[in-house]
Amino acid sequence: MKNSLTRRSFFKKATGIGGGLLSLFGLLPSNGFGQSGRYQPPVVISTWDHGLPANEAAHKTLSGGGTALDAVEAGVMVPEGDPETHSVGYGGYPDEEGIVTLDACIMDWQMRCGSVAALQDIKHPIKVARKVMEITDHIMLVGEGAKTFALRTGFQEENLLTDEAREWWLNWKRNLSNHDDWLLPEDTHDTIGMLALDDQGRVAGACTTSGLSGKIHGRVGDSPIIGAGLYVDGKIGGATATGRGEEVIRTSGSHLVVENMRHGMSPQEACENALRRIMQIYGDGIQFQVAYLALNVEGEIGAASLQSGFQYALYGAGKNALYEGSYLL
Ligand code: SD4
Repeated sequence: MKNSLTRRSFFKKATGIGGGLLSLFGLLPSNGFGQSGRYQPPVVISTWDHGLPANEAAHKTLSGGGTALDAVEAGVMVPEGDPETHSVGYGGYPDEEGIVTLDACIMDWQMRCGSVAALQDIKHPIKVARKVMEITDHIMLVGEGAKTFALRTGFQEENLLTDEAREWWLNWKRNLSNHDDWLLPEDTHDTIGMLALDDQGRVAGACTTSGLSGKIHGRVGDSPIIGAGLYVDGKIGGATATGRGEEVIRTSGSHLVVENMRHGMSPQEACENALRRIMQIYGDGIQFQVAYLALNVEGEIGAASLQSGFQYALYGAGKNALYEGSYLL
């Protein structure tokens, strides 16, 4: 399978440490390669540094009596609404045509799920995904149909392309050459995936993104696909993914992580095993990032990525802090 950098620059958030604690005050002993932490509920875990304010919102919802489902929705709405976050919601970098298209899904402990893909002009796709889950007997709506559904159910149409994101797009277009191909759009792997376990032992998850910047118009990644970007089983736990969505879809990543836990792996082992599935496809020389987070119903967490630099935010034991997951390459 072709895996070379032939088009746009590879973006990698190296932090220079080998997996572990990023905050001096954090509690997580996840300095990589098989260790995991276990926390009394409520627990909230989410991808990347924008997970910190997102976790705060989720935890506040739980403290106010909200369920794990309410918490993950409220949590991921924070980066969705933040124009400074260029990989999720409003302010997200656009596709090749300069259009912001959003993917999101949500799932709870009762196997209820909802999803939207390639949604335009609606700021909070996660709320639309929850609506799909709650008021229809469908799971996934896409494109124009998803937007029509959103407008009919009370969402407002809004321009999601900020001046900053447009500037990025113009600059990116300027730098494309005739020799570029379609293999690798810019790898801006900052989707937010969030998992929460409430104090009644209920687990839920949400995943939302503007996808790979500069993607072909119409491209859908893993994030809105139940079983790929997110999966939850109320008896086992949940998993969510970030990074190159094509590889997550190819391996049914989040479902694989949850099934691994069902068969006895710890969340950490389950994440690492799912990443190895990708490594088996490519052999040496992987130049993209994929990362998984997992949380089981016991409050144990796992976090692992292919490359270094994967950060996640954990709200556990009363603290919200940023960590780096273990990495395999
Ligand atoms: C996708 N997984 O659309 C997303 C991209 C991303 O962090 O940024 N993930 O493939």
